[in-house]
Amino acid sequence: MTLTRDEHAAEIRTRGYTVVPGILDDQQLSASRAALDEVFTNEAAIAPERKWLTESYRVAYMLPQKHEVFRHLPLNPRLLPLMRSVLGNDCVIGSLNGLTMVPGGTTQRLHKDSVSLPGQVLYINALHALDDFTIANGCTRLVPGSQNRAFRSDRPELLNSSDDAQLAAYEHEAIAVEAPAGSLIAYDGGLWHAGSRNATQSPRRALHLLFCRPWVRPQWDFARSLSPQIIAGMTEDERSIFGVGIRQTWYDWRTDTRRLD
Ligand SMILES: O=C(O)CCC(=O)C(=O)O
Repeated sequence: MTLTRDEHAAEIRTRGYTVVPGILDDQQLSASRAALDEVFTNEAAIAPERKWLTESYRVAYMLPQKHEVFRHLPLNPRLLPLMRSVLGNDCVIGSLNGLTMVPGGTTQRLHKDSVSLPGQVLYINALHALDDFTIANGCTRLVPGSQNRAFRSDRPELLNSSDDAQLAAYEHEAIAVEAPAGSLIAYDGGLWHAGSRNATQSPRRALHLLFCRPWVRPQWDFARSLSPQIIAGMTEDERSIFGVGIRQTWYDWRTDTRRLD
């Protein structure tokens, strides 16, 4: 059954996640895979010492600095209107990382990516599956509807137990989200989720595009994280979605003037 954009948005607001098949077309999918593989290869030597390679996953940060493909992706017309309908037209990208669950690796602990505020979606992780997501290769698992739970206080029966016990209880509620390559798995940043054990010998690659409202803290300050050369080559729309143009008024103590630069 195909859902409308409004129905996908409603799923994010209520159960905390939605799945949209075909968010990437074939050309975008192969370009994204090739670009991420290139970054992983370039960073192979430094990944272990930076802890970008763990027993569970391999990650690459700040992808828009590292490949042109990733500067265009947030503007995908199949994606952006959905993000805007939940987070507002002025939403921005808070981070854009690539991740693969390591073949034969371990599972990842359930966690949240961000704080949450009951009744408000502040962050959405727009995970793009670059390979088929299956139980065997460690698809994302998540706890539907858990985005507004306050850890250790929402389940009175667990209040006196350890965090591990509470996480174990959450594990029982977690569902595995299987989806074909090219799908969007969009979840509230406050939803409990994790990558699972990849029991195959092949990578399970994903892009994590974290969108957020412009008035919450992004994970990265793109204006400082992208080089001046990259910023100069970006279109206005790209600069805007990465929040590069967002300025903060400041008070110049030297001249006692208001500044916006
Ligand atoms: O790629 C996934 O399945 C989720 C990974 C994740 O949650 C993370 O690395 O924070």
